[in-house]
Amino acid sequence: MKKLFLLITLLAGAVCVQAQDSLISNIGARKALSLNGKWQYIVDPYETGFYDYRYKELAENNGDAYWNTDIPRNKTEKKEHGYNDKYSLQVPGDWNHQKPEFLYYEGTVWYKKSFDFHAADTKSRYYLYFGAVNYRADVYLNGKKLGMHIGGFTPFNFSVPASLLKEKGNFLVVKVDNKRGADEVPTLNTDWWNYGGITRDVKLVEVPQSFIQDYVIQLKRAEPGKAPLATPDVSGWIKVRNAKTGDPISISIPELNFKKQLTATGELTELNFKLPKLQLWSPQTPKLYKVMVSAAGDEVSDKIGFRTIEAFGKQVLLNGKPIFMRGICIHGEIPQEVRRAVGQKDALQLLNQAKELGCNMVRLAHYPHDEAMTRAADSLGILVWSEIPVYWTINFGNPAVLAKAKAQLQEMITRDHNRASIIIWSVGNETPISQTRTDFMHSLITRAKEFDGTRMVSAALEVNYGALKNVNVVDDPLGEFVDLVAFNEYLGWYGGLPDQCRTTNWSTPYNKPLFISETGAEGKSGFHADSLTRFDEEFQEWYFKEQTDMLKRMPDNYVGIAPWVLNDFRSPKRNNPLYQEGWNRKGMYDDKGNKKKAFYIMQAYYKEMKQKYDH
Ligand code: GCB
Repeated sequence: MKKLFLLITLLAGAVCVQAQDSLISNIGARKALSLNGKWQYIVDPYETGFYDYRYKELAENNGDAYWNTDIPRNKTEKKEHGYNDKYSLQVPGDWNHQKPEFLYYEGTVWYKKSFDFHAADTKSRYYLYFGAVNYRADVYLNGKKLGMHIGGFTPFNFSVPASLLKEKGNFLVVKVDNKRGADEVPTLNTDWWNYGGITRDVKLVEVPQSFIQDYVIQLKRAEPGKAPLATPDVSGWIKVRNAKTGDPISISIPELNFKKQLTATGELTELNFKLPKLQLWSPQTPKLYKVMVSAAGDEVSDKIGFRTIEAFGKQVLLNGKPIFMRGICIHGEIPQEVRRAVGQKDALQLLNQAKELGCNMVRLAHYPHDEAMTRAADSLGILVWSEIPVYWTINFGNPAVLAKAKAQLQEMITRDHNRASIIIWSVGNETPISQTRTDFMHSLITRAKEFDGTRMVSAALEVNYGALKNVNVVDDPLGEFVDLVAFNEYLGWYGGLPDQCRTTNWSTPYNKPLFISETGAEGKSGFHADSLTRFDEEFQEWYFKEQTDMLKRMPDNYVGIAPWVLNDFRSPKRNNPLYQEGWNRKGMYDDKGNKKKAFYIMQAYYKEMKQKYDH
């Protein structure tokens, strides 16, 4: 992927931005040919379609390469690869759930799609867009390589020369490789299933020569601790590919009778203007406005909510008012069908489960979820923590790993920086303390703030257990750099029993809001015994009773909690043959969507918190 960045620093309390050269945001608003549906595939664990017998990458025009046609020119020609309907997979979708033989597969699969294409406008530009491919994608069209992308949960697009597109029988091939690697993000070890494949939408997008690539239209941060003004300020920018200084730009919000006209200052133009009085976005009033952006003859429409968010002293302020986050962690998985979640229906299923628990917030663990998820959170009024998969023991000393993490951070932020629901960018989870780690994470935090100065940045930290008598302290040096001090704790599940909660207190030396980003215990749905029996529902219920009692003694900077986890989820690390069988059983709901006893404990706690905080 191209690594050409434009560094723009915008002024006066506004947004500092590094705009990515190539990613097009708000892709749903674009004219596109969907390439979803049935794709043919070849499983290639030895990567025979990519390397020759000396393990050197095949030349682009080599007929043995799997990106080249599989049709012999005549009967004497030998072809050892071929795409056939007998072997087909649905896109979007992970391969693991589609065929029994793919359940544990990690390696290369070649995907092929043929399509016809009629150019409506000969002056258009084209991009092939992928919502996500796990993990590495090498993309070829009609035998030509368009590019390579690394990172399993973020979107990317490659420019397609119009001259490459044919009216009939375009031959699109994607080599997908989900092998885990020590120097990858995530690394070898995770507590979730490594679903492979083209897991999100694929489309051929058509835009004019000069087009709106990306924009940020967000409320400017108010004065620290203050609500936005009655006529709030917008700050942001718009990036118009091939724009010339002086080209007209306009932003309009029909419902507010608002139209702002500006002129481009080149490809990148700063936006600073006042909006009329409006309804601010919040979980109680998730108001979204239709926003029309036009520039250089191109136009896109978006739905944007306007709000401010900040960590202020010991509190988190939404639109200037303190909030309490009633959260839940969610994996991007539909357990009923044992597959990756994709699209709006799945997003609504997961978010409505969270709503039933009484949540106003979700932590999307441990990687960026489908765009449908953050869009649905915008409409439902659910606050979002969005995270990159810098998980556990990444190879922090390797600059190439840092570059991969930064690329994913940038893609996550670029895709979603207009989503009102997202209030926290998280740069990782449970990373082990060392100077090298802290430098790595600090550099991600700095980068996140450069990309987006309007949201909080955090990471799920670990705890210094027993640092003081009966007090566990969150004193990870990263606490200095995050806006929200968030920590994961499993008191009574990993080590000891839940009654430890009765004598445990929590603190942090940082004068910042404190958030519990995980806590949980396993409980196998339908397994009933007494509360001392591990893996039964009663143990999990007891765990949450003790935890919620303990929460009454949290320090005054406690601003919320996101227990681990909404649903039971697949994990190859969970091998108890009676209770787990490849599932992490810490869900509030089981893998069929049934509520466990612990669900009702958290639900009651959230009811109480909702009344207490009156939101
Ligand atoms: C954690 C991790 C999460 C695991 C969970 C567990 O601390 O952040 O990814 O799945 O604990 O169940 O152990």
